[in-house]
Amino acid sequence: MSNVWFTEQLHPFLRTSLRVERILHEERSAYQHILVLDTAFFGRTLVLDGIIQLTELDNAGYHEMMVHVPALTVGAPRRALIVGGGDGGALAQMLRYPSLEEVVVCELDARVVEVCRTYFPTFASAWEDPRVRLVTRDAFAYLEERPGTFDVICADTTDPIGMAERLFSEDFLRLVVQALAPDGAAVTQCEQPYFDAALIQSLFRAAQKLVQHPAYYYTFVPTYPGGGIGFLYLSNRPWTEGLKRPLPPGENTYYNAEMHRAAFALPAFVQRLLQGS
Ligand code: SPD
Repeated sequence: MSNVWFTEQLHPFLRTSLRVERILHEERSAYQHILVLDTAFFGRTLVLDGIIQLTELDNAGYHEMMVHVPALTVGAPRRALIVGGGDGGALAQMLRYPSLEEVVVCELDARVVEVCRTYFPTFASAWEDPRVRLVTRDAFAYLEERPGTFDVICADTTDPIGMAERLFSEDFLRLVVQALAPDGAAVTQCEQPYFDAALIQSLFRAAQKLVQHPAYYYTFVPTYPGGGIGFLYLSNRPWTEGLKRPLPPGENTYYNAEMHRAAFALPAFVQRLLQGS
């Protein structure tokens, strides 16, 4: 076994290391450093600007929970938007809904799409689906032009660093909500309660002004700092509506109705954080 390690340090007080078998790809695109690794146990791993985005082993906890919670709330979504998500993981889950007529992926960095199509074969076929449209544009401008358009929106973003920082703002949430169809549901990547309490509180406060049923939920992803990540749910329909619906065709690795319900059960300190919003 190799003794080469990749180490991520997103927060100043915690590091995550994966044992590297091979570097498969490395480049600097116009926007960021892109690295694809073969890692022991976790398999192929995408790293952007030094931060782990997904591994083959544990990405289902992220992608299935990001997509199925809002999509099942809507039931039979026809139009969906993924902001970011150039790796194709969320896209592959979204395409499982037979009702879908169009999925737009608004990803600024076309190189992420091209690299992931090469190195993540499980997601690559998603891009061949005729319902998919890739838009390589800034999400703010794209959302502004599309009020009331999408049944489901997933903001599958990197962390709030550099160019992604403004995707964690009230302005961005407002644009997302404006782009939703009246009965639609959106989810945004919303970080880790231990490390990002102030950010989560301020985004939840903003969400309360924008929709009737904002909520925060959490999923396990061992290779993310703290072992998991949260999502902000934005809709005028409560998330519980999704529990009543049949699952789309295909096999889940992580999602089931029990995990859907359990994900919204929050520790006392997180409840206080949100109630203080
Ligand atoms: N700290 C890592 C957060 C990564 C969130 N984005 C993941 C993108 C996977 N499609």
